[in-house]
Amino acid sequence: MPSKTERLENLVIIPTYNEKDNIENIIRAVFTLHKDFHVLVIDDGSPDGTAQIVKSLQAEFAGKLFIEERKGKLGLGTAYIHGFKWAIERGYPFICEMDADFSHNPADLERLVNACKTQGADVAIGSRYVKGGAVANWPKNRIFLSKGGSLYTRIITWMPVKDPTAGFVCYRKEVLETMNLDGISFVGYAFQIEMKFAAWKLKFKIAEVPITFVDRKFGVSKMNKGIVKEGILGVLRLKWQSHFKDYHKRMKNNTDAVAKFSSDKAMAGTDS
Ligand SMILES: Nc1nc2c(ncn2[C@@H]2O[C@H](COP(=O)(O)OP(=O)(O)O)[C@@H](O)[C@H]2O)c(=O)[nH]1
Ligand SMILES: [Mg+2]
Repeated sequence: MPSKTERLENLVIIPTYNEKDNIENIIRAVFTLHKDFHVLVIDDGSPDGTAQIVKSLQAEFAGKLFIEERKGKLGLGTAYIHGFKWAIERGYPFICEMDADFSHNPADLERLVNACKTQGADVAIGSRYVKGGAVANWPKNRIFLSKGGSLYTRIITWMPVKDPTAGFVCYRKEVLETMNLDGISFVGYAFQIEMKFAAWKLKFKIAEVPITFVDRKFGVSKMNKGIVKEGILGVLRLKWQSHFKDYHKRMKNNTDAVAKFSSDKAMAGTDS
């Protein structure tokens, strides 16, 4: 664990489930970037040994490669919430989300952080659907689902974000500190939409940075029908909830949650 006095800058959280063919390469790619990043992998007990690969690299990247292991496949949303609390507790000012499968180009992390650090954004989204953004070699049905999901979200919520399901994002720490992370309830695509929706409702400044998203070469997608269903119903639920006065209150402030996270961890002694 990095000491509190160390000057921390950028963290990228990488959730993994069965990513043995990608994880070492993606970690190495992050550590070759010009900007200093720490990496936190959240592995959900991948049966293929992803966590062991990460642990075997920890000596080489001592003090900047971390792993949190959970007991089973608990979903992308809760993996990120776990990672966000870990990051807040340690005080990283810029906290990024990135997939392990190279669909997101690690080199774009620097542009996302810069959008927050020097261009005034609170949330910077790596966006496929703004000018200059693109999707390369994704199957037609996935493009349809993704574009359809974006359009549907915008029609229902009126949120001014062109790529609301994007999973390549940089948050300024204050956004995650201000949000009630325990109020975020979804797991798949809906989780990504909910995070942006809550940031927007809390009046944070959201910027979209064009990226090219490419389909994975190794491993398989964990997308399933349940995730799509959660997205469709979840957007309606978000919109409905946001009409009530207490939505803003409910989505704000997670100091208790972070404190509880720290004390739970201390009791369980699972920090790594
Ligand atoms: N920790 C954790 N990671 C997950 C889970 N589901 C997916 N991931 C990871 O989340 C990222 C995106 O998942 P992926 O299957 O590529 O989704 P797709 O790009 O939408 O097809 C990858 O790094 C996955 O390994 C999960 O339940 N837990
Ligand atoms: Mg993927």
